[in-house]
Amino acid sequence: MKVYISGKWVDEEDAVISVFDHGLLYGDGVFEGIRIYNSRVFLLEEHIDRLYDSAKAIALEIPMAKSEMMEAVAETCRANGLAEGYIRLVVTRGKGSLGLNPYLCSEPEVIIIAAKIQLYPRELYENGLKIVTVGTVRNHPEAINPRIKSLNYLNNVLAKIEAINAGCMECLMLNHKGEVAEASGDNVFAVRNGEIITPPSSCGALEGLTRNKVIELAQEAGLVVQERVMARYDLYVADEVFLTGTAAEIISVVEIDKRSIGSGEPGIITGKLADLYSAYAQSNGYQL
Ligand code: PXG
Repeated sequence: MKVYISGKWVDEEDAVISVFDHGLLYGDGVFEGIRIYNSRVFLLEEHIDRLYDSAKAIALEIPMAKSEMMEAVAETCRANGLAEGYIRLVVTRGKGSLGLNPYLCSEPEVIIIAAKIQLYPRELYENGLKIVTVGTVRNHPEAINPRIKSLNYLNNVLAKIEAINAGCMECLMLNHKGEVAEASGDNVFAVRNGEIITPPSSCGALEGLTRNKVIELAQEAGLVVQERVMARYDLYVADEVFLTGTAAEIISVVEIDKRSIGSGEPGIITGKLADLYSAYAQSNGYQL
């Protein structure tokens, strides 16, 4: 695999950065995870916009124009002959001193890694996920705002550890007020009486691009979607619950905290949205 590092494509073995990079020393940087379907980079412009917004929020100036960044992503896919797969785009603060001061760092490093995607097992899409609520509270919006996709993912990693220790692959995270925020790496939706609800990003969720696309596709299909503050109760009594994310796409949740959701099987509306989403993903994106 060829990896892009700050202007050059190098072999995987030569894809190295300094141990003084603040991305490593402090988790100081931002990233995106992007899918390639059918020789097209899916939602590329949206991912680039979110990356630059995340960077702006942490006062990191990306040393490339958005159009150059899009071409660098596309060229990395081409260089690796990828027609299906996954791109990890990372911008670190760059090499600095052993001190927090980001203004002492040289240039940010831009890293683009092309990979095969690690998906949930097929069986989980057919039967649905079982999840638990974890004690790790989602980052307070005035600490690290959850809308920033930063390299500091310890909040999510701690949640994931709790999920795995409880025998689950994903979990539900609440915000500091006890409201539903999101999963450790996915957004959460509920369906009740035909209406689809999801928490607003102000409740402590990343503004997921899969989430936004699912909302759009649902509305186009005539379904009612509402962003609303949600309690765990709203999930427990839902007819259907599902998660959305770049890696997971759309996956049903059939059990939360030992409460069976709806019929206990993946729901009809979830299935319909998953079909609409995959049809859309197969035929839209930045052509390689
Ligand atoms: N919430 C969080 C905390 C995330 O990290 C999502 C929601 C869904 O957002 P998108 O834009 O993907 O619909 C994410 C995304 C990985 C990986 O390798 C993680 C994500 C995306 C892709 C890969 O862990 N998280």
